[in-house]
Amino acid sequence: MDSALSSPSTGPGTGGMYLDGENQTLVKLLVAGPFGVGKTTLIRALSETPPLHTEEVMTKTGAMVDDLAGVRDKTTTTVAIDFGRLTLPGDLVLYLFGTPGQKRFRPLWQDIARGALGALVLADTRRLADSFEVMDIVEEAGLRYAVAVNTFPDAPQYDVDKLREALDLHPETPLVLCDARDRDQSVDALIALVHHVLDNLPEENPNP
Ligand SMILES: Nc1nc2c(ncn2[C@@H]2O[C@H](COP(=O)(O)OP(=O)(O)OP(=O)(O)O)[C@@H](O)[C@H]2O)c(=O)[nH]1
Ligand SMILES: [Mg+2]
Repeated sequence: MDSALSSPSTGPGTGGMYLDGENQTLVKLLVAGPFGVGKTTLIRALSETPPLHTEEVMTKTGAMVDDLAGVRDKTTTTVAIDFGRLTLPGDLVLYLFGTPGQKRFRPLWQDIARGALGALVLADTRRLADSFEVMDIVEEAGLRYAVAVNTFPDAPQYDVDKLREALDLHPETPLVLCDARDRDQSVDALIALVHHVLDNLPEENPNP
């Protein structure tokens, strides 16, 4: 892995970095995944600006549509988007948009995906199949993606090969394990995605 991307230059509360607009490369990425998989947690863990959240307390009515299996202690859900920012060495500024996982938010995707270069799809080994639909939507949107398995302590653990097989991943698609609450692990997951995206950028037409 390119050492220039091995660690972020700033952390939360360190004052952050400000856009001078000159030398920075801005990259829009999505953090996607099913209900309660840890999207908000991951963006909160690594954003260098106070992350924007649109979190709402879940109601009994919502419990009829949001499947609480495996996420029993959850009391809030993201109703629109999460937003955070992370600057990597090399003046690469990542703009992170957490996208709602519930099927009923699918119509939002066209807008959220506009201008995005890739997506980090979160998965939970207790509910791997829930990530399939998200991977489908991401592929439909024409985005490259990496999968980050959020390692909840009470979830079964599998080795990476087994997980790749279960998720039916393309050999080039990165798969990483991370605890979404851990900043370093979450940053590493995003770096894997950034490498994948940058390594596969369409070649510029030399004779436009
Ligand atoms: N133990 C553990 N708990 C986690 C981890 N990641 C998230 N959680 C908890 O799991 C719950 C769900 O996390 P969220 O970040 O709200 O999930 P989300 O994907 O944003 O959920 P929605 O926006 O409702 O789709 C929260 O109570 C988190 O504290 C993890 O890695 N380990
Ligand atoms: Mg959320």
